[in-house]
Amino acid sequence: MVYEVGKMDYRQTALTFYKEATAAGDKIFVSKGEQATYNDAKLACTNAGGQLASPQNAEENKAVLDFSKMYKVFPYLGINDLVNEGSFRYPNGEMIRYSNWSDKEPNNDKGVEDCVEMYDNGKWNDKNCNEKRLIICEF
Ligand code: 289
Ligand code: CA
Repeated sequence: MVYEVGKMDYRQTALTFYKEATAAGDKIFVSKGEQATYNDAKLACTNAGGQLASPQNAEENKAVLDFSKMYKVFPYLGINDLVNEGSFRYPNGEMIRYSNWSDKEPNNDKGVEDCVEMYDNGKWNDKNCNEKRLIICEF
């Protein structure tokens, strides 16, 4: 038997099965408090039917920040410039339409920073994708 799952049902599923979830606008952000490298974090979210948190406005950025404060760990965002250095994109390949870079970022320090972490003030820093950061998925 195949059941068609509507948007609300999926959101409710996320709220029910994850340890913590918060709603902001049309998105649901979900975290279990786990940390991983960018590739593993990305996989965790896509395997769950979502994607790494990719805030597109100040409200969504605040929702991600609240999670990182709860777990006291900087999170990864889904935003990255893995394909073209300096061209930061959402997981679907579109150019970012909102950013909240920290002062002097992104700087691609040592030429190895293609992923993005969020500091505990909500500002963004490009960072080496091999570092482990908090996994926050969005649905
Ligand atoms: O490895 C360098 C990083 O840990 C960060 O170091 C400093 O905070 C700044 O240069 C950041 O841009 C950099 O990502
Ligand atoms: Ca940086």
